[in-house]
Amino acid sequence: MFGGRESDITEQPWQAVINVFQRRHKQHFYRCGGVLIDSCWILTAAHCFEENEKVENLEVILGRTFRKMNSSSEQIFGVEKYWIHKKFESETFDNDIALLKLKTDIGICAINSPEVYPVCLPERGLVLPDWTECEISGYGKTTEFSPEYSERVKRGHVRLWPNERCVPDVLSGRTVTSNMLCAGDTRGRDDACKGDSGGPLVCRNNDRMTLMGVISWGDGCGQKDKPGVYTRVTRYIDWINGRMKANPL
Ligand code: 4AZ
Repeated sequence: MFGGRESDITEQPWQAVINVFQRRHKQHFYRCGGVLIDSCWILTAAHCFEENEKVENLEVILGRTFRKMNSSSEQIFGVEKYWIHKKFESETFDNDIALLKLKTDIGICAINSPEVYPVCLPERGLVLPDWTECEISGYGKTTEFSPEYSERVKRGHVRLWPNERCVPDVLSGRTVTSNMLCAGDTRGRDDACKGDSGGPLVCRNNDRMTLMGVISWGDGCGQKDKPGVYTRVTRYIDWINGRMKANPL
């Protein structure tokens, strides 16, 4: 994350780390953020996965403030199955959303704690006012060209941009679709950056922290008057619930 501040996982207990095992190096490497939406379900970005990504190589870690440091609060899972949205477009990042089902022997996966807790999904029709203040979080890079991802989870504040201003003009001409939403810091300080992808944009709604966006893309990080672009979660409520209901526990 560009800007923001170092945080504690209890401030965003739905934040997940998604790692991928690399056979060549015999170890896991950090790939993306993710969001816990139910005991056994993680939402993330479709572009986090390579073609033919093997499910056996995926690892999800919940409850860690420090990305690579073991913690007594962590919960680590393998992935049973994952779904990349069939209409994901790798050119434009339209429909940049994926669902992961965590592996379990006992029917429940993540156990709620101060460090591990699912975020609420919005209702299908929820539209929040322009410039609503929301939060983003992740272990992504501090600047676009940092060599390393952040060691510690960070949290930042961004506001929801009006749709009329979420257009190619402000994003170096790149396509923006109605499945995306823009959010940025009006002070020009906080923004998602490389490696934050797949992580949450959450906004308070009726006193619940509600997942409005999945971190997706942007033109660099923290550039003046350029918003970050997020997958618009309200467009995928039926897609998410359909998959969860068809694949119980
Ligand atoms: C990325 O590459 C990325 N400033 C994610 C978000 C933003 C930029 C880049 C938004 O994952």
